[in-house]
Amino acid sequence: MATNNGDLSDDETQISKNIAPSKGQAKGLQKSPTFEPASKFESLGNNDPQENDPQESHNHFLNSQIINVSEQKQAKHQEDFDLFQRELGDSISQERRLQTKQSITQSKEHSEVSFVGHFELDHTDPSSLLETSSMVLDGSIFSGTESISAELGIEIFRLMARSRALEERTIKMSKSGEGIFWVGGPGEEAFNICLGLQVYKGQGPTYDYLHLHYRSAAILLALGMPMQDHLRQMAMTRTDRHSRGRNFVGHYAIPEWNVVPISSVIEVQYTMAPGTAIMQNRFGGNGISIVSGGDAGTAEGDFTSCMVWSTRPNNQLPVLMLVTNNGYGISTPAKSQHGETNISDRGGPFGIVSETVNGNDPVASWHAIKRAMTYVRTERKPYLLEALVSRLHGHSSSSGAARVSSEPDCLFLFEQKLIQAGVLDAASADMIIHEAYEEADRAVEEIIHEAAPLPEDVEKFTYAPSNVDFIYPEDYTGLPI
Ligand SMILES: Cc1ncc(C[n+]2csc(CCOP(=O)(O)OP(=O)(O)O)c2C)c(N)n1
Repeated sequence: MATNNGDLSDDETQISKNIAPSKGQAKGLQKSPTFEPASKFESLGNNDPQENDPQESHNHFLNSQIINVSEQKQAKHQEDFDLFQRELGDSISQERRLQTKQSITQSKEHSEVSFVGHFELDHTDPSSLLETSSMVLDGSIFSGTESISAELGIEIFRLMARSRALEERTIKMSKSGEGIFWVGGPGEEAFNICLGLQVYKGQGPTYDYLHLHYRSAAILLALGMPMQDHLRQMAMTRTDRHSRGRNFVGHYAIPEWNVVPISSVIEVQYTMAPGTAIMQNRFGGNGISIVSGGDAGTAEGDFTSCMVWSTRPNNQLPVLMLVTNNGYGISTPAKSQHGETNISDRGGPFGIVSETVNGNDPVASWHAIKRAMTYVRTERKPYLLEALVSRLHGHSSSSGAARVSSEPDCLFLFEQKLIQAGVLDAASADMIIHEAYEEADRAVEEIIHEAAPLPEDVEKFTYAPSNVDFIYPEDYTGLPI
């Protein structure tokens, strides 16, 4: 991942590196002649090759090679994936555990209220680690019958606070002239943090692909993106790793984490997700394609295309379709446009398992996402999850981005829940929030004077290098040769 220290030459090198296929990808590309024709895959296991037909026996040979490679890969993937699941069961990585423990220790020092809950997990028992998120611990946080551990709850709260602080600092930039246009996701933190924490993160088909929209800062923060990477795009600096200062804020592109470039054109991501999912099915493993967008966008044909492509008989795809329903498309209320009760009801006619969850509730969201992901990973079929979320600062800076007081605030609600559960006291919660706002301020100071884009950069790095474009081989600009 780019260090983003503001050193342009390093950054340039990094961008070139990002464009070059990774080892794993390069291998995939080399195999593309055998991977491409879908018919070969569709025929796998169905028919014996016609012995007298040289084309058929050649196909059979290729298929057997694919199966061998695929089995070996699958074993390796399973190993990697099991490791990931153990880490997830642990709720958070070692580094995060440390940070959370520091927060807890500082909070303890800060106030007399002690924390309830068992923070040490039995690392010798993988099954207990796998089930950590649903273990019922003293002092755990409940929503109905579902619960998460105190440790995970505090981690989610801390990330939600960081995301809110980042969004609000970014809105300030749009008003102070440090940036121009703001769009983002304050009000979606509860759902998006829970999503980001459960993504199987990495590069290539083994891992999850993310086809996101422009309100995804919380997902990226939960994945580990530094605040600076978001702010450079807002400030349109040349050091912006996503677009070199040439796109709106929140339009991320991170090859190392399979974050597909985010488009301002709404809903196109829903037609792209089946593409990566087809490739993941052919490749094998547990990776899934996650796609998210707003409620209004579901009126576009792309949303239906995604459902059609993900449910073809014998060709179902591991696509996790997410809709964050904030109740509006810019200024048009969803209620005036949707005849169906829930957007998730749209999955029914396609046989897609669907659910609507309160996206302002991290406990419910954590479990709904976990259910959905487990289903898509294991069944290799689509799932439609709709999250009801708030829009706390309107559509974008174009509508003023003022705080809307009538919308429920997931950060405030979760803070209250943690306090009531005896997991956190008010002073400790304040401290976590205060630290988040300080971090956002420091990050802006760090990046704000970095270089602006140059006119000669405008066409650079528009396309990834490709060895498959025989028609327009010269069509790429600024590529490292
Ligand atoms: C294809 C297309 N049509 C129209 C627009 C203009 N537009 C930008 S955002 C938006 C509203 C999207 O609403 P929704 O899908 O509910 O997502 P939200 O912004 O509320 O998260 C529209 C219509 C666009 N960007 N792309």
